[in-house]
Amino acid sequence: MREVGKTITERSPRPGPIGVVEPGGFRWRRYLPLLALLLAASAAVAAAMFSAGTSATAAPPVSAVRVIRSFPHDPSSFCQGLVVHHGNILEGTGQYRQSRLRHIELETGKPLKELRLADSVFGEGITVYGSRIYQLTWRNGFLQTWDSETFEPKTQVSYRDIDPSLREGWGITHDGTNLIISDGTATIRFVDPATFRMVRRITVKNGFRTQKQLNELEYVDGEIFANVWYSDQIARIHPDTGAISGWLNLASLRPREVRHDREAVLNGIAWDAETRRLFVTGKNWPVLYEIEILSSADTKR
Ligand SMILES: [Ca+2]
Repeated sequence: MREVGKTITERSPRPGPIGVVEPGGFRWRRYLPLLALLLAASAAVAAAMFSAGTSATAAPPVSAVRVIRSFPHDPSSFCQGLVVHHGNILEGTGQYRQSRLRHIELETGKPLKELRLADSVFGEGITVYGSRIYQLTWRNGFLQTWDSETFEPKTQVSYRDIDPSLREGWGITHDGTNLIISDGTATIRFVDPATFRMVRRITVKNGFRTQKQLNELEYVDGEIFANVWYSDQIARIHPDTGAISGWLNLASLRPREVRHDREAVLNGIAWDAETRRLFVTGKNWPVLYEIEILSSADTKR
């Protein structure tokens, strides 16, 4: 740039003969259309970069939550799956030798029905679809279904038969048509609950970045809510695009009793569509909370 400026400064005061300047000017004019094209192209690239930069910096909004009520939760439950079932809570828990499937009375936290999984099985997410409970296992490589009322074992489906790239089971929910499964990566799979054939998958993104560590899931009013492992925030995911539209910040909920336990993370989301109530808990938390999502305006106050 300096060179150009220098040249202009040197040349401009020079009253050179018109005949010398003209041929140069004439040559430049020949390249003017090309120059204009280059300028237009640069402007388009700059505009695209600006636009991309704008959307990358427009981070999804974070909403605060308010606790409506607290309920007792068994602190020996390493919560991996949570759903509302007949107005009470159905929970799947993890850890080898400790995994269980439990129907819990909401008010008291006491089990109405409980089943222990085999010692070698590490239980993960659960969901209820029709008359079946679908329970994932972590690295055992299969999904187990149970009768939703008797807890009688039904089918066992290998992850390989669902999708050869599905290696671990983490969270599960459904949208009324398909099972929705997370595996700790940024991929969420939609699976036919009758044939167990994979229908489609989405990659979850927070802005331009893929969002991994997706854990317990819950389908809430057309959105997928997901716990993110080791995070106090819940992601709200668009089920078609995988885009995260917002976050719920639940950092204030972590009970005092588990504050120093690194593994006692927030995990477990249950939505009661009939009463429109949202419940959350964590691994080995002594409390299960009913929460309300505050609007962005309330959050800012
Ligand atoms: Ca759930």
